[in-house]
Parts: sequence; structure tokens; C-alpha cells
Amino acid sequence: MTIIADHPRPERAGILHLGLGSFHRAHQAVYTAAALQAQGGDWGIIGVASRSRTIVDALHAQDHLYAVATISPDTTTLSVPGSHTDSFVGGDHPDRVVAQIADDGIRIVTLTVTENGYSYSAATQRLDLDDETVRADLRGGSPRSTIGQLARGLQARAAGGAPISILSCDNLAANGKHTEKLVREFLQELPGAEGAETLAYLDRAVTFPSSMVDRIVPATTPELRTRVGSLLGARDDIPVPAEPFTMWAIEDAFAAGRPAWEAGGAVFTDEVGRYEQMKVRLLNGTHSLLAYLGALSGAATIPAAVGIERIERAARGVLRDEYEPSIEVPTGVDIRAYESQLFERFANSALGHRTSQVGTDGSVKLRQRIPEPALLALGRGEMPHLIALTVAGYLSCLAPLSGFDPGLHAAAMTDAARERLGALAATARDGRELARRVIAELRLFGSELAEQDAFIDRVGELTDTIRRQGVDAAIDDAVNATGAPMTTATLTKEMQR
Ligand code: CS2
Repeated sequence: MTIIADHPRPERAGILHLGLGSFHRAHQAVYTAAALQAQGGDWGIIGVASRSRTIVDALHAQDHLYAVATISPDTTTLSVPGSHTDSFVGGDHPDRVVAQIADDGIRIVTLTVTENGYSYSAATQRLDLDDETVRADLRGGSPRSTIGQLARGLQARAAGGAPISILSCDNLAANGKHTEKLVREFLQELPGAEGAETLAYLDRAVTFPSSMVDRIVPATTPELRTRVGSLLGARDDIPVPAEPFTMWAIEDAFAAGRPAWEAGGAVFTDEVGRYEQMKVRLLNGTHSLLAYLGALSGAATIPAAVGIERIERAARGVLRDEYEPSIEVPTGVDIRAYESQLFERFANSALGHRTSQVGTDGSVKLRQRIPEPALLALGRGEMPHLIALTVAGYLSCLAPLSGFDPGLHAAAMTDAARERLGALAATARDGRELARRVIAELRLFGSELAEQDAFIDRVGELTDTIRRQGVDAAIDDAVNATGAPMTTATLTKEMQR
């Protein structure tokens, strides 16, 4: 038996997608399938994996079809989006990436390259000119960085001048503007007037809409493959598990048309910035707290972490007292309903979303999630104890002080900064010194937080508490300091009294 798509397949591609991971396959590909089903059009997707051949090889073997398994605590349902027309590995064929961007048939380039894929410096927010790959891309030859590929592709396309849009779908604040800024910085760095013509083309014919993406997509497991195989009645080597919830808010600024993504439920809005802030802080910020405190408490998964009462308490506290005051709620969103839905989503135990997955790449993820809300709280004269605890949890997991073992879930977290942080921790006398080195000297969370001595000391203090007295003591300390709200469990107990 072979896999069959849910809808007629597109004949031609109109989208080049960089970052062919699970998230894209359970999010944009599904919205595009709905758009194709509703309106047709040449909006097939050519997927580009950065380095790994696994997905690309399997997609070719499976006629570019795979199942999305929507998993709730009671049921699993399957859908088969058929939006991909082709795929290849960008690392193996960098010139093809450039050629595809230059191809007039492609009218949108979408990106899910993770927070890590944008080659910018956390301290300055500018293109990282110390990055070897960026430097090589600036010198010429086949580009390997995402920003280099976009800039070189647009440079090649500028000759014909056809309009195009670049749509970032990563968890970065103002992701469209951020991507545009980095591409422009790349072009400005080119010698002589080499970039000038392309910059003029960007002014004329290229847009960078922002978008907020949301769907929890854990890693695939061998068990899921077996389960999907029997539900589908066909072999699928690359099914994607995902939660039932899905959301996409997009700025409607496309230079050369777009698929009818609203058919899949996408929201086109002028308030993308508000949606992004709400999501990156309330969902992702709280997620990071759950991942680090959970891992340090021995929880393998996010639902297990949020099932620990004192961690749930800290999570509700950080969301309500420290993230929520920093955002402007999008028009029409009921923030209390959003919050309670979030906690239901975190508690979806059927998903098996791992703390090590969410804790991975904290050095770039936290940069998006914590500095602004922390600075706003400090500006109001309040210490954001639970954001400080999140950072202390991160440092304890990734850069444990000598003699502290953060356990196997922390050990499974990968992070580009792990080695650098480990070296700082190895010679730090205590948490305060480590926090100072990471936040003030390395400026891992930007230059403004680097100046906030009281916050840095609080992170250091909580890191020491984790090492000396354990994570529970640190959570209690931070929660009591903020007077965080009670958990549902304690509220029920209180009411029963
Ligand atoms: C998570 C996100 O891994 C992480 O950092 O917070 O991947 C999260 O699951 C998604 O953004 C949900 O939309």
C-alpha cells in the first residue's frame, strides 16, 4: 500500500522552504494543503533541508507524502498533506538554493531554520561578522548560511527584478524585520558597490512579512512510526506528531501573491507584533522555565514537569506576574482563556514532548524570551524572580558549577554555547561569578540586561541555591519572593477546607 494525499497535488511550486524539519511539515505544509484544497494554484513547496539527508531521502521514497498524527490525550487522527513537490539538501546543493530563489516561479521563500539559523550576535542583534560561515559567504562562492543564501539568491533574482516575499516562521520577535535587517547588513558588507543594486531591488520588489507560528511538535519516535503505519495501512518512515492546537498569524504584505492560507485557519492581521510577543513570552518563555526546572527535577517530559506542583506554581507565576505585564494583548484575544488553554496544552501527556528538546539551544531561545520582560519589570522597580530562576535553571543545566550534577535530561540538551559556558563555569567560584560572566561579560542576553547588577546577582544567588540545596529550594525561594498565584491543586484543596 502507498500513502495517498488528502487533496489534489499541485503541479508546480511557488514556495521555496528553508528548514525542512518536523515543525514545518506539521504547520505550514498543513495550511498550504488546506489552501490548495480550497483554491488550487501553483503553490507547491520545494523543501530544503539544511544538512540532514534523512527526511529528503524518505520524502523522495514516499512521493513526498507523510502523515501528520494529531495527538490528544484521547485520540490520534491522521492527515496527509501533499503540498511538497520536491526536496533537496541545501548543504549538498547550495547553488541550487540560490538558483531556486532566482527562479521567477518561486514567489515566496519561507523559513523555519530555528532561532539558531539567523547568524546574528546575541549581544548586538546584528549580523555576526565573526561567524566563519558568514565571512566565507561574504567572500563569495556557494553560500552556506541562511542569510547568505537569501542575500545571494536575491542578488541573482535582482537582474530580472521579479517581486518576491521572504517569510520567517521562527520564534523571533519581529521576525520579518529581523530577517530583512540581516539580509540588508549582508548586502551592505559586500565590497564596493556589489550589494547596491540588490538593495535597490529590495526597496522596490521584496517584502519581509512577519508571522507568529504556534504548534507543539515533538520529535518523532519509533513507536509513532509503528502506530501510524497501522492506522495508515502503509509504511511511513517520517510521520510527524503534533498537538491539536495550531495557530498562524501573518502580516498580509506579499509582493507576488500568496496561497489562501486562511483556508487552514491562518489569521491575516496588522497585529502580528502583539501575537508574536504574546506567544514568544507567555508560551515559549514559560516553556523554558518548565524545561529547565523539569529537567533538574528529573522530569523527562513537559507534561511531567507541569505535573509537579511547585513547578506548575512557578510556571503560572512567571506567566501571569512577569510575562503578561510585558505584552499588549491582541484585539479579540481573551488572555485568561489563552492562559488556561496553554496549561492544558503543556499537560498533554500523550505527546511526550521532552524537556531536553525544549531546553535545547537556550542560548539563542532565551535571548528572544527573557530580556525585554525582565527589563520592563526591573524598570517598574520589581525583581522578576521567576525569570531569574529560569536563567539559573538554564545555567545549572548547561554550565553546572563544579560538583553539581544536573542529571541526564540536562545532559541531553544541546546548545552552541555549551562549551563556552562550560569553560566559564569550570573556573567560577560560585553562581554569582558565573552569572556575572555569562550575563555581564559575555552579554548572552544582550547589552541592556548586562548592566542590571541586581538581576545578575539574583540569578547567581538562585544558581547557588540550586547547587547547595537543590532545585526545590530555589523554586520555593523564587515563588515566595513573588507571591505567585496558587496552583489549581492548592486552590481546590483550600476550597475543600
Ligand atoms: C518550544 C517551542 O522548543 C521550544 O523552545 O518552546 O518549540 C514550542 O513548542 C513551539 O514554539 C510551539 O509553537
